[in-house]
Parts: sequence; structure tokens; C-alpha cells
Amino acid sequence: MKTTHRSASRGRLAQCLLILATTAFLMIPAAAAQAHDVPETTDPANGSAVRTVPTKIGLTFNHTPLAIGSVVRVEDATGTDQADGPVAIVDNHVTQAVKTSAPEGKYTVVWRVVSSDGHPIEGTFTFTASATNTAGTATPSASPAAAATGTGLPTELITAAGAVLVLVIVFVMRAIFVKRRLRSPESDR
Ligand SMILES: [Cu+2]
Repeated sequence: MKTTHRSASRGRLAQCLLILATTAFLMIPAAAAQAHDVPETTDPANGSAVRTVPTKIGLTFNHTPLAIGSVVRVEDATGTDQADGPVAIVDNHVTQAVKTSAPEGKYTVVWRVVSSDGHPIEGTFTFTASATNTAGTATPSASPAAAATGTGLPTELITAAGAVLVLVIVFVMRAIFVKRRLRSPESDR
């Protein structure tokens, strides 16, 4: 009888220890989670609208992520990855080059890096580009000609406006000078 009582109380103690151990074990990941690196800013900003598809995607973290197993997918509207080359990590900045022919539209950046505490962290952000990035595809002879015809008229307008402004200044200065010359004999004496 005594032995069964003893084993029952022992069982209860074991149960208490098990509950305590389980609680402690559950609290460890919660504390560790607070040590994970978090992205502070993204370039482009989440949900933003940009004119052209950027040449680089950037993420700035609160700590420097580990330089292993980093993936930044730059998915266009069709889900095609437009990332060009590997991820670059410099200090707490993570950058990913984007293909020059990347199409316009909504983009979803799917990133995954290894936090400085050794845990993999991941997230997504979106942006919308209204034009494709054609930086590397423009014909060299076409753009200077277009630029020249584009600036021809405004330059003439600026010159005309400048001439008018100079004339106005001359007239105003003359008016002031004449007034002073008329007044000065009276005010001086
Ligand atoms: Cu962690």
C-alpha cells in the first residue's frame, strides 16, 4: 500500500516537472524569435508605384544577415523570376540585380535570408512599375536626336523670357534712378 502511495506522489512530481519543462521549452523559441533580424526598409517600398522597373532591389535589415542561402526572387505579374545574378550582402544591405528587359506591371519580391542568429527568415513585398527597364536596349544614335528636338523649343522660350526679364529690370532700374535724381535735390537740402 505504501509503495503505491509513494509511486503515485512520485508520478505527480514527475508530472509537475514535465509541465514546468514543457513551459520552459515553449518559452525559449518565443525569446529567440525576438532576436531574429527584421527588414527595416525595402527599395522600392512595399506597395509603391515606380516609373520604371528598378535595376536593383534592396532590403535593409536591422542586423547583418549571414552570407549563406540568401534568395531574392523578383517575380513579375506572370510569376517569372526577373532576378539577374546572385544576391549581394554588404553590411546590413541585401541587394538583387534585376534583368534589364524586365517587363512592366506588378512585382512580388520573395526574399529569404539567414538571420544573424542563424535562423532563416523570409518575407515578401510588392511594387508596381509602369514601364519596362530598357536601360541597356536603347539605340545610341536615336536618343541624342530625340533629346535635341525635344530641347529646341524650350531653349528658345527660355532665351526670350530671359531677354524680357532683362528689359524689365532695365526699365525698373531706370525708373528708380530717375525718381532718385528727381528727389535727391529736395531731400539732401
Ligand atoms: Cu532567430
